[in-house]
Amino acid sequence: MMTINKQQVPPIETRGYERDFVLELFETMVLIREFEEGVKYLFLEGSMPGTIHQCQGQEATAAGVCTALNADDWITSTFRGHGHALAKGLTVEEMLFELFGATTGCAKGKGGSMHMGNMDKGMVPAIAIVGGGIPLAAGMALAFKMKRTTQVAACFFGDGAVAEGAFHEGINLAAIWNLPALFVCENNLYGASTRIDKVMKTKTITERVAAYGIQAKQLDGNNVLEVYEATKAAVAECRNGQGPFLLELLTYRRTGHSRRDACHYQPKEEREYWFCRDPIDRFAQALLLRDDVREEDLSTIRDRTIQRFNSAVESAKRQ
Ligand SMILES: Cc1ncc(C[n+]2csc(CCOP(=O)(O)OP(=O)(O)O)c2C)c(N)n1
Ligand SMILES: [Mg+2]
Repeated sequence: MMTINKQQVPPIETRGYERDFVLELFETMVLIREFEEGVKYLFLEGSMPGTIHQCQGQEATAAGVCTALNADDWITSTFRGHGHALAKGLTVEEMLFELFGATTGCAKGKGGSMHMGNMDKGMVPAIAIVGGGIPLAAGMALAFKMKRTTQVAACFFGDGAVAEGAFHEGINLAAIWNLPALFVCENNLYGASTRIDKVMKTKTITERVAAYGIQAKQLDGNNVLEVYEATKAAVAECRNGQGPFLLELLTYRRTGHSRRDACHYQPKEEREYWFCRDPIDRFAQALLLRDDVREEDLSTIRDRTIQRFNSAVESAKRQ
């Protein structure tokens, strides 16, 4: 097991970027975290039906990828899709209404937590079948290529999806047809309670996918700027006919797989290692090294986000 040393956490450099841009990235991640934390309590108090799969700890993947996409690019998502939806521009209201089962929700109240989406915002309602979005994204990318648009289909999935036939079929088709598809693997080391090294011989997913002859890169999925830059570069390749591309984003979920999972299988030291690399705390520390960002700027963003969530809850309860 790795020894924990906070000094070894790789720093994030924000100083080459505009203030508004980095604060917006920060706000997107804070919005995702506050949404997830708020929703957790609504479920625990029994206000909402069903179960939830949450993404606390993985905010940088959603925010970094979606910020690098154009509004007319499309994403597919999974059962763990709240962060993807918020980062792609769905509103807190349409998502909360959906969770409350209201007809005003983004899927008319029929989808719930696992099927967030909005076709007007470039997000196909999320698919809960592990790996299910992969062939779909390949198909969407084929349509973009045939219509000669410059759009890209970005497909989020977990490390668990790599064991599915759909992964291998979808990626192979995208590869042989050079489709503008970006495969975004959020490698959080676990598929439910199973650690990745129990189900995969290679050390990385990037190595595993090499056989399909596509470009692939593993990176620090808890560094939002690294994710943003890698996505921008990969998407540019896709738009130039050099797709598909796979990004393996190393990250960690801070919560159980779903609401009822107490997560005892994550070793304490491993959790501590990753908690020192929390994407929001790390980015906040980096932002405070700038001359133009102060602690109160970050608190203002946090307060605004919490207010935004609370007022959406009030309207959701009236639906
Ligand atoms: C085809 C299929 N098999 C099994 C399941 C049950 N299941 C839901 S999520 C999950 C684990 C997925 O792990 P991963 O892909 O790593 O995503 P993560 O939960 O880590 O985000 C499983 C086995 C399912 N939804 N679909
Ligand atoms: Mg996983």
